[in-house]
Amino acid sequence: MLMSIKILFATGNAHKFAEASAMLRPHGIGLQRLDSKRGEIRAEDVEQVALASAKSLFAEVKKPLIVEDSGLFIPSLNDFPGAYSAWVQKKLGNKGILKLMKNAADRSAYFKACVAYADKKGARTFCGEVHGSICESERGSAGFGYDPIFVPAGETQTFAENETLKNRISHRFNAFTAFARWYSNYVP
Ligand code: ITT
Repeated sequence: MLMSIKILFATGNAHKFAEASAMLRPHGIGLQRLDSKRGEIRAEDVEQVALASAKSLFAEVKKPLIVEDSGLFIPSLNDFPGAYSAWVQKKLGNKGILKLMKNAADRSAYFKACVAYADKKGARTFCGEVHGSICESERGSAGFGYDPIFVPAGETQTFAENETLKNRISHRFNAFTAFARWYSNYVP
């Protein structure tokens, strides 16, 4: 497919970039990576973080761009690690989360991703979620981050054991698909 549109995607995470690119390709939207470590604001809401980052980065770059902020939310841990997921993954890792969940009766969890798109006309967000649970031990080697401990609802495999399934139902798929649907009728 001829991809005439190229939008910058500012992310330091190569996995996010690869997943999002594959998700937008069928819509004829191409992404170009801007490997900039953007100054993220500190907030508990991934939508707010994505929106603020996209706006401040657009003021600098002045080209249409996307920022995506995401996280894993565990209700029995008061939605921890949420918007701090990247930091917690680095500090505690999946083993640390499994330890915190040791005696939890409620193992439900969900991923949320918010895509913020900014251009000269302004900025808007598109969010997606996927619900499931935290399993008892790490399983699988595909994907990244919390994939080895997350099992989507109605399934038995973790996201790290079934990448195809992940990319069909993930929070990122839902957010980028909502963006693509809107963008296909948008006149920049
Ligand atoms: P950028 O901010 O540079 O885009 P990042 O990895 O720091 O990259 P976030 O601040 O949005 O991104 O943090 C999201 C974290 O949430 C990510 O690092 C993972 O730990 C976790 N996460 C998000 N999506 C995930 C997914 O699909 N699978 C597993 N973990 C995910």
